[in-house]
Amino acid sequence: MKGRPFSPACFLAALLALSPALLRADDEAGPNLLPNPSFEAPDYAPWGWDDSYYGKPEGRAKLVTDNPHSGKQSVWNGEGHFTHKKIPVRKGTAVELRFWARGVVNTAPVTIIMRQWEPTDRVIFRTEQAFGEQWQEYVFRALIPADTPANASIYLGFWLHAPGGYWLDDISLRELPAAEGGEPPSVNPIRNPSFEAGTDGWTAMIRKPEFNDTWEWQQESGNAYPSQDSRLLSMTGEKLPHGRRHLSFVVQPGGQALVTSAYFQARYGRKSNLVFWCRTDVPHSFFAGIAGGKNQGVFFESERQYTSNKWQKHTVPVLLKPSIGGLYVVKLQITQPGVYQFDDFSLVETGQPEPVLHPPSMSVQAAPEGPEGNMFSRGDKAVFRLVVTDEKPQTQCSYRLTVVDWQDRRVSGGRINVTTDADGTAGMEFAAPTSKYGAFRIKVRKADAPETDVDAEQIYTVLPDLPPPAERPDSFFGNHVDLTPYNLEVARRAGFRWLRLYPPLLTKWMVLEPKPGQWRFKTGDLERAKAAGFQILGSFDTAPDWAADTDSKSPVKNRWNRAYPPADMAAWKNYVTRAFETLSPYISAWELWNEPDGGYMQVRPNLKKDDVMLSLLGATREALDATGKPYLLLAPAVSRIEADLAFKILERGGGAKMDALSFHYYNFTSTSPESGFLKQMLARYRSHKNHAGEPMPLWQSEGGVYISGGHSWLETYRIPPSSSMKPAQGAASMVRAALFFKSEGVKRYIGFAAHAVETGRNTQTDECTGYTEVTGVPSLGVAAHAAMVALTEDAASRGFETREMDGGLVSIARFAQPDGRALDVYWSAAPLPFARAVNLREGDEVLDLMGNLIASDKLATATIGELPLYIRRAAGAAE
Ligand SMILES: [Ca+2]
Ligand SMILES: [Ca+2]
Repeated sequence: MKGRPFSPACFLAALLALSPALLRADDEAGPNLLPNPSFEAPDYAPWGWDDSYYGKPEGRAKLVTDNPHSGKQSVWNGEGHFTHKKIPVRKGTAVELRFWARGVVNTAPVTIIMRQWEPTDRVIFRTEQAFGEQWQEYVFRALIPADTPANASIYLGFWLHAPGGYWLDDISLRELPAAEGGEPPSVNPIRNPSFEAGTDGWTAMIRKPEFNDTWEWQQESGNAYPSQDSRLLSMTGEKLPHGRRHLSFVVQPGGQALVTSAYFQARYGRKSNLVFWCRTDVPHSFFAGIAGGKNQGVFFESERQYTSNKWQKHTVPVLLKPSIGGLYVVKLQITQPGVYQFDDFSLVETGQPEPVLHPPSMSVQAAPEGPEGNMFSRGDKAVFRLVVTDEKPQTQCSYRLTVVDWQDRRVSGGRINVTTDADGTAGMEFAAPTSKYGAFRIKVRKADAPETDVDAEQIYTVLPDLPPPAERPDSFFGNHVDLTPYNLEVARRAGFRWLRLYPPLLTKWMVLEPKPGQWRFKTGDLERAKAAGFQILGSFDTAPDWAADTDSKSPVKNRWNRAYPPADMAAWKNYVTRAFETLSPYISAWELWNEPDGGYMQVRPNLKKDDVMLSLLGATREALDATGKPYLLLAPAVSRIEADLAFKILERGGGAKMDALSFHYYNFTSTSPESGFLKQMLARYRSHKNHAGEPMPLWQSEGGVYISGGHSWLETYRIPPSSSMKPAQGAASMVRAALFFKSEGVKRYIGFAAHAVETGRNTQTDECTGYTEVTGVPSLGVAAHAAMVALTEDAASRGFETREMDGGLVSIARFAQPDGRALDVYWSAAPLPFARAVNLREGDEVLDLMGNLIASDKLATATIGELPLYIRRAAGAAE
């Protein structure tokens, strides 16, 4: 998994994200703990290069004089590690790491890690950053744990796991004061704290159980699946703790909820109280508090709260740890089913004089009669409502409305004036443009505020009307989604025709037969997806504990995402037969295992994975043949297109047991479509034959871009970014990967992942940000995908080509449209003048990533870069 530290099928196990903190006055921090911080000494010692594991000689660090950030030198690093082995930090202290860096565009991200490696190994801080071509300062904060042993060795490391390079200069590591300085805040920092402006600023992961068992929190699919089909509601009510509205939601029996607020700024090291009101249907208890960080690098300062059917005030004392960017969220962790109502949250520092608890709250709400997920068709009337609450009563307020497109270009806007009522509330409807395709963002700010101050925002998409999925059963396009009605609607609009169950985990043996003979099939979600016309890819995978060939000495427990193979092939065949007979009405194709080359398959030390997979393939085929029904069997779903395991299986004759071969591909520089490497891999696979004796048909059954680490497009949620990838770059990267494989005749392309939940998701995890926003609303990835499907779904593959030009590389994915006209999709690693890169003929049409026609007069000055452009050739015209 080059450049991909964990399998993307489990994003909670992915990036430990931290991001640049706000700039602080230097006098708050102690002296620099790192020597030679500007790399001006003749040697970078006492910094040490560690190449004991991944280092390659050509990647060794060196001092260079070309374009330093300061002084005469900076340090250049290539593939490998650059580490300081023993940083002199003290336990229990907060530290701030600052450095300047620049890189090469499209290089894999650099992992920055602070780790205790002696006497025991643990990560203190970790982030991934892709550096831009210009010098930029990066700032991070970490807490050295109070239980750090006196003899601990803690290192600071920069890791690049793929070919490439980057420069560092002016690095510092300083102790921060025990408590954050500055003035106490004068305003409650929590966005929309009393739900007067709806549920804006609040999202939740409300799950239903998947295994029908008592399961460990986040031990199942590892992300939002299976979500409960539900909404967060802002309800009106009598005699509320504050205002006219409160938050309400239901957790179904067996379900759990993780509710999070948008991120907000607060001061670490200051005693504070989180105060809120709660009422439940019957007495419940749950955990409430303040959390910081993102993905695995999270902490949660909380206390258990006890509720009743009367509104009760809750106070949770917290002493905040330093967090990324000084940002925190309110978090509620609920494990008891019931009806929950909340109101009037505040975070107040102890001794803070008279803070404003209810500052004005605003939101942009979709009209109730609008389409699901704000997904419009072109020409639809798109109506939104600006809601203003807790403003001064009976006052005229003036706002500036701006709508920007997916490239942050202004497409419309104007001024909105409202007069508040006696409660300081006002609302105003307005229409948003739908004349072009794409993703759009509505931003509202006070008329006299700077453009960067966004008070309320909303995202919507304008999508082509695609044929329904049932009319395209052989489509190239698919994805991984939840199977709720909302998700299926997103899938329909996006053009995801094939849905791979990873997750949902509805076909896994450990799910279906937890105890011998105790079968539990759940087909409701599958019936719904099948009835809506989708094709479903299931998998034969895992073994329940009672049937698994586990390693009793290994600390790795048998789980869906690290599963041991079956000990007895007769029992496996029984599972295959039973699952196939019961589920084949809904499932169009089956895949054997998931990423067996990685941790998803565990084997005892004396077993080889290719032996295991070959015997599983043989047994699976025998069981399926014995049913006498037609079937389609794929294998081995390797995590990387270049995985040795896949070639070992093929070289040992495994191809004859498969109908098609599946691999996963994530779009990184080192294996990008442009590198030529993918073509070699496809050719190598196709030199083997399948069960029918054909050159091996190929399915890309999971992947795309590392789209989950992309930026949120919503500013008001203040989500710390985990990478430098902007939303448009994520969408473009997904399209480049898909169209490369389509032009090269790969059979299907199933992206990862587009789970969309109406309640949004936990703000502290990165997941699906490229397709849907933290609020659950589809965003740029869905719009770019729908355009790609509209333009290429019925087009035939004509190959992929790269051309050197002006030192750059132009890529062309070639297709033929059903009427015979050519369709070429162009992009370029570096920006090039469009007129030079593309040979345009009279009558050719050029369309952008969202499927909009680009006016010919704009093409003369246009550039082509990482955002693909579709060239629809005139009849008869060939390049
Ligand atoms: Ca320097
Ligand atoms: Ca309220």
